[in-house]
Amino acid sequence: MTNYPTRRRWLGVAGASLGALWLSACDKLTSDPTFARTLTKAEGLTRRAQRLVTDRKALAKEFTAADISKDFKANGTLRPQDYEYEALLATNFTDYALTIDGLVEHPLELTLAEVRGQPSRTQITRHDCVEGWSSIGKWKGARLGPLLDRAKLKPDARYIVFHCADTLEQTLDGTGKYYESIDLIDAYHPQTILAYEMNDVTLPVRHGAPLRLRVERQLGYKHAKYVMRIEAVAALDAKDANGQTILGRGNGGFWSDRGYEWYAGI
Ligand SMILES: Nc1nc2c(c(=O)[nH]1)N[C@H]1C(S)=C(S)[C@@H](COP(=O)(O)O)O[C@H]1N2
Ligand SMILES: [Mo]
Repeated sequence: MTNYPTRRRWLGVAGASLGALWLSACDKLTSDPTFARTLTKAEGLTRRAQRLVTDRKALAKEFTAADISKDFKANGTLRPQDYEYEALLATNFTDYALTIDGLVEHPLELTLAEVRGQPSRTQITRHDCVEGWSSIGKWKGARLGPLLDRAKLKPDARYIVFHCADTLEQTLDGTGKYYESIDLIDAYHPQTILAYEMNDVTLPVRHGAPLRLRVERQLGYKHAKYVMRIEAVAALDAKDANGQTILGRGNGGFWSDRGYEWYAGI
């Protein structure tokens, strides 16, 4: 199913990891225009790395209907075996509700019809997986920004966490459940949506039904499928009274808990 060493080797070779590592260390400096100018001049800096630092708000490239992949690859979990999900699927998600909670003034429970009634966006984008494949697809979904505004983030909210329905790895401590997180810049990016349609039809199960995140400036593993709950948090490595990390192993995502970059910008 998943092959960690292969992924690691890929990341080791790809220049992407350099830009990503470097960005996470320097993120706070990016608003400083002098810093940005210095970087632009820095020798050997790739155009791609520059873009990562200076332009987090830029749109990811969009494509035309003619570019849509005939066979968009599906990856990771293709059909969650988790009891809660199987029960929802059995009734075609009529009992599904999206929870938005954590550091918000107004916690929300939204039916799929309500999510579909929110401000939406449609986009044709390329999905890039670290395993080395890409596919182009058309996505329609509710924009995350307006949804978060409805819930009203508290001032100390810094990250948005996506809790998924699927267990990708069986572990004794429950850290095999898929989850992801993004910062507020990505959360409010106009192309960040909770997709419920793919290529003009209802989102198929293998691609994350009923709702999956599209966060188009990031690599594939950030695009959480089977989203059940969205939680606003102040920190990703918070611990409970027993000293156990509350969110997975404390690195902000299933794959970042297993050695990948939390910030997987492209
Ligand atoms: N819940 C969940 N989300 C997930 C995964 C997963 O296994 N479970 N795999 C990730 C990876 S590595 C990729 S490349 C994309 C694949 O999305 P797709 O199946 O629609 O191509 O989903 C990401 N989101
Ligand atoms: Mo991936």
